[in-house]
Amino acid sequence: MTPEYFPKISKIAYEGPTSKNPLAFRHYNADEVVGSKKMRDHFRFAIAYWHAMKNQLSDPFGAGTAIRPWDDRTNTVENACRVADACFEFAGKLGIDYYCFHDRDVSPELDSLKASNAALDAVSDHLLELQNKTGIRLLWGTACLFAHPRYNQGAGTSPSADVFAYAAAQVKKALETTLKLGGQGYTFWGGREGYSTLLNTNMKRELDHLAKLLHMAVDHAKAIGFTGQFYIEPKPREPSTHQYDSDSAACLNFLREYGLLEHFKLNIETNHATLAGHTVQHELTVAAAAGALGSIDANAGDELIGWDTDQFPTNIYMTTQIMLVLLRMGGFTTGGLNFDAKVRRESFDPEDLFHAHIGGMDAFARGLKAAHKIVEDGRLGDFVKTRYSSFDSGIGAQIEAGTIGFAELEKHVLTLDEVNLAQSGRQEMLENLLNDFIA
Ligand code: XUL
Ligand code: CO
Repeated sequence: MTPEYFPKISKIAYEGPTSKNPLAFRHYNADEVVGSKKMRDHFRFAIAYWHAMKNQLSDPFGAGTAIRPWDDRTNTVENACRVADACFEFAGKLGIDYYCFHDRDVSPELDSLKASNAALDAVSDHLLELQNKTGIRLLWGTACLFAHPRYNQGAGTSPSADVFAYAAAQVKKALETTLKLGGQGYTFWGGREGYSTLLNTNMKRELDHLAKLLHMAVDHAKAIGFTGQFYIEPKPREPSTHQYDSDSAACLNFLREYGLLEHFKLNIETNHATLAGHTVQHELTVAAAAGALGSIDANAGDELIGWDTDQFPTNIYMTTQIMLVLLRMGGFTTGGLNFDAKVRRESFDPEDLFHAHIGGMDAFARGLKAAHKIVEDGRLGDFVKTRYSSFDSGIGAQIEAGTIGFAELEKHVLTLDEVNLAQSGRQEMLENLLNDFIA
């Protein structure tokens, strides 16, 4: 029989907004329908295996503080299977339907690729059993191409062809494992794909190599019958000085340049957006405008700390903005909201993992409800539509249709008595309107 790793915690229930029980949902009610679908289907929440199950909460100044009774920190298949048991118990008690992993979170890196692959086969057999028993599914898989010292100069962008080959072999196996587990997507996060100094870097060559790696992944997916969605997860820096996948716009440009856009969408993470000097709303909007918003790594940063703090999202203003973009896009297809977030180092108890996820899920539930009301209300959407109405007919429609040029536009201006400036941007009024919906 599987031991219980969270014996004091039973299934987290929805108790409504007046509940004082910290181990209950006050807003997230999985089967409640908001708009056209149930909350669980709007969000498709996922556990980030590396943070929730494996992160020991170390920081640059000290060793890990986390108490994790399921992880004896040995590099064994036995330990990995125990961690998996704890993950499925945890997700089940939270009512979270998906999980995401790196090959080296779920299974140990051993002395050779052959041994690591054999371990991954054994652990993924166990994961498959757990999936079948619980109905919990894999949102996406990925390969960790940044932790091992071999990737100190990059993986797909390493100056060493052998290291490139190692990265390719790891992606091959991770992709096959994702397929075996019925994963709905596969993510590339290029933590080491960038540079520390341009003095030693041939940027063009490195980008060509990175594109080759992604094309090989697309080819291999076809060969093995993996039909899930590929994602790139933008992040500008940390660990490297500059990462090539620095933000949504840079990723889209790279994908277009190398003929990869039809195969990839973006997985947008809040704290990565802020490191890039953007809001998450900006990054999501850029991706959605290109038809390439695939999935979200839900977390939050800290304005006072300049690195990727990966905190749980609790800001309802932000979750409302995220859900607005998502609702307007029509929601997720293969993607979901993966809590790529870790509890603070001071929060060392396993119970804190529950408080963190409950808080994130409730914050998103409130964001969804607010965003849904804003869409239903229609004033915000109508305002934006009206703002561009001079392009709906006449000269504006001709500009959009591409049927006129400078000569006609000059002629148009010469006939004008007065230039129509459209309406005021009314930012303050709209900010007030948004606040009216955030309860
Ligand atoms: C790192 C990060 C990764 C990716 C997956 O900042 O977000 O965990 O989500 O490799
Ligand atoms: Co992430």
